[in-house]
Amino acid sequence: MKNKALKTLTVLFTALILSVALFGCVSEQKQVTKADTNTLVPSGKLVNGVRVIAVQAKRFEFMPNTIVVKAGEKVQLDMTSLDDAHGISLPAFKISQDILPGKTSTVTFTAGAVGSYPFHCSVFCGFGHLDMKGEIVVIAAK
Ligand SMILES: [Cu+2]
Repeated sequence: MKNKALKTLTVLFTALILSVALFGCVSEQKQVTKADTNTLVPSGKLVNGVRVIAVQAKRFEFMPNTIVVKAGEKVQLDMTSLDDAHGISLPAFKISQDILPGKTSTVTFTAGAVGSYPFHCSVFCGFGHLDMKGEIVVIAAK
């Protein structure tokens, strides 16, 4: 009898932990609304149908740290470092690229569905490294 109660409690507890973990992941993804599509201006400029955006990395920020693109667009990030070695990790688009001083590092991807996709610095660059992050905001193509 005691054993059964313990089992039930364990199952309930596990379900609680799982739902918290699951909800945490889902809520991390910010919603991009129709209003965002109407107000946000795409970053960079179109060159031969590719949205080309210059991104600068320095301790401890990306500039810009909010990059706006349209759904379905081909995107090219031309990235430079203003100080030391940094990197960009953009998991949603399977991108991981070092950004080293003195050269331009380029990555390309196709912006998928409307949404907000976080990126962060992938090379430890000192105190504040964990705060070095940003997001790709994909708005509707209209
Ligand atoms: Cu870093």
